[in-house]
Amino acid sequence: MEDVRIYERLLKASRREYYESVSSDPTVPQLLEKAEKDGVETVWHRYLAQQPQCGFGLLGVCCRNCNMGPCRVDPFGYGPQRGICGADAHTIVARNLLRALAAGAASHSDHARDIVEVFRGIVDGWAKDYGITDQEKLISIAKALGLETDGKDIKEVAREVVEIAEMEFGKPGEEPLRFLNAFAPEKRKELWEKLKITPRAIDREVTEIMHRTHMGVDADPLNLISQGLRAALADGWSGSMMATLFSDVMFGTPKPIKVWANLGVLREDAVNIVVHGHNPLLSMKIVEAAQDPELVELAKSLGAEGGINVVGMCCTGNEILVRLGVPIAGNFLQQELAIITGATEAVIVDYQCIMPALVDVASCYHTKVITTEPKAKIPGAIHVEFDKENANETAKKIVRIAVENFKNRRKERVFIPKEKMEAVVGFSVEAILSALGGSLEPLAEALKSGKIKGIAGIVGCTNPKTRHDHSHIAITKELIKNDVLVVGTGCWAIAMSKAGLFKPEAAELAGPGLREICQALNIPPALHMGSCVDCSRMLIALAALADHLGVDMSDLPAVGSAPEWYSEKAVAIGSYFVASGITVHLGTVPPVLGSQKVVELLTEDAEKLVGAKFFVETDPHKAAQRILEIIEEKRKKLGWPV
Ligand code: SF4
Ligand code: MSK
Repeated sequence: MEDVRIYERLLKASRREYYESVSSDPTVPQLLEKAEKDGVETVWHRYLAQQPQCGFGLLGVCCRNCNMGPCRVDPFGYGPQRGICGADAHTIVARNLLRALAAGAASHSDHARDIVEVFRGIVDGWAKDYGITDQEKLISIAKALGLETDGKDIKEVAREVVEIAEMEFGKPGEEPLRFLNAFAPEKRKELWEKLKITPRAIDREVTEIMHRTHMGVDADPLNLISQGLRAALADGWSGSMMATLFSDVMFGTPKPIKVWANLGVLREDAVNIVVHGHNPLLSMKIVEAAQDPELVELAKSLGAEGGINVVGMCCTGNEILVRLGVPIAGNFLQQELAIITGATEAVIVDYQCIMPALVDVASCYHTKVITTEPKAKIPGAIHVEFDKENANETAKKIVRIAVENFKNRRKERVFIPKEKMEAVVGFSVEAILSALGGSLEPLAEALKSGKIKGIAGIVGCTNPKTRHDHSHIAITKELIKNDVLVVGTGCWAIAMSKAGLFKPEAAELAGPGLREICQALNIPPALHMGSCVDCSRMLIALAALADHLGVDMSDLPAVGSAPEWYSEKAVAIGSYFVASGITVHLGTVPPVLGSQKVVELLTEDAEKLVGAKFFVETDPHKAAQRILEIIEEKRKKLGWPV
């Protein structure tokens, strides 16, 4: 708590004011006060303890790529300007950025690999607890891949599709990725070919980044960043896309559904299980297991009269939110707070965005942190490996641990904030099309006439560097007020759910054109498209829209934004949007300012190459204005009224 006191003096603010300053979400200050009372440290305390953060790291000029180093370049020009091998700031910054991108692309794509593996298990019969839920979607994927489906058994179609999917990760040769070929627009594919950034295999592009960034390989920032775009395209148009498509086939394509969001979804009268991470293979099974009559009875017999309450956190939360309507407790920065309520029996995790600190926080309460993936263990957590061949049984075993832990809950330490908000979520591309009556024409018409001025895709995380949820909400409100339809995923979508912007009534906050359309269709002015891998849904929607209008994706009045991003996955997402022709706003500063060349490549030169670029703006109001200006410029170029 010492660091908080220092901050208080700096701010001349009371502790309560400080707690309120870190988040737009009213549950946060309440639970930070409880954390303080309970003597528990959170992400915000640790953030303060890290101040001032290393300037070399912030600028991206520190290199640890070999053991002659570490080396750092003096950004002020007085000290060394090159590392021991002679790499300058431009090379070092570009290489560091690329390694972050590679980690992000690898994370999405490894998630996809796990899904594809289980899909193979459905075809071969070992994944007996999983099945094909959306046959129509599977057939549409097969057709897009150029497969013949007429007269074929669905299992046969599945086999042919999974064979292609498996090869995406490591197929030999120079041919483009099959999923990218199937779903990306022709104009883009020609451009990527011309720029020599067409991805060939997912693992290969990630591996090539690791190779190029090894000491003594690629030192040219432009050449490095080109490979970054290639790996990002492999992620967006194949890795992430396969994760989304196969999840839809296995668990159902999301449709609009009413849900509840925020920590108020935890219940005093029930065993609370928080599922956290990313992959629906686990979370979908936990939801099913929690309905097992024997386990529900056990919960009741232990005093949990309300039975078992499964709630989501982060993106695996989004997966079960958009498909099953399972309530969501919060986004990235709220994971520790769910434990601090004192009402959580278990946090069950798979991978990505899970703070190792959960175990420390849980040790102050009765909560059990249960890891389930061999590739994602945390010291101090209980590890129960999720056996995909016996998914139902393993899920029951895990849920039982949570239920039996209810008896250890200490009522006097429980405080659940009352805040929860209703939301309508589940806007897959199919759901949007269906709301539009089955065709993109009404959306195209609304764009051309200016009723809808443009589309913004907002993605990404929350980050203690910026006020939690604040930029997400401020940018979205400003855009919808100016008739920009906002779609998005990930922790942005959770922020919107909590803030009431996913209620159809939020159309009241929209400009007249967007409001009229939303009210006619009874949809909110901002649409929840899923988890962070589901950014691929936005690619598919924008590609279809560009084709429908007969323009390139870069001509569309569409902008991406990651207002509060923290994750390396966001680096990959932002890059595949830019490579696909969509300019992207970043609301937290990436570690590239140490190289003017890299900054220019990302924020200026990229536009000449791929028709889109990055821009950084930490002020959400200024960012929204810039997004509106870009939309206006695009509309003018298309000859549409502004
Ligand atoms: Fe230093 Fe070069 Fe090694 Fe990086 S690769 S640590 S700059 S010697
Ligand atoms: S969970 S990657 S904090 S969106 Fe996908 Fe949220 Fe970002 Fe993790």
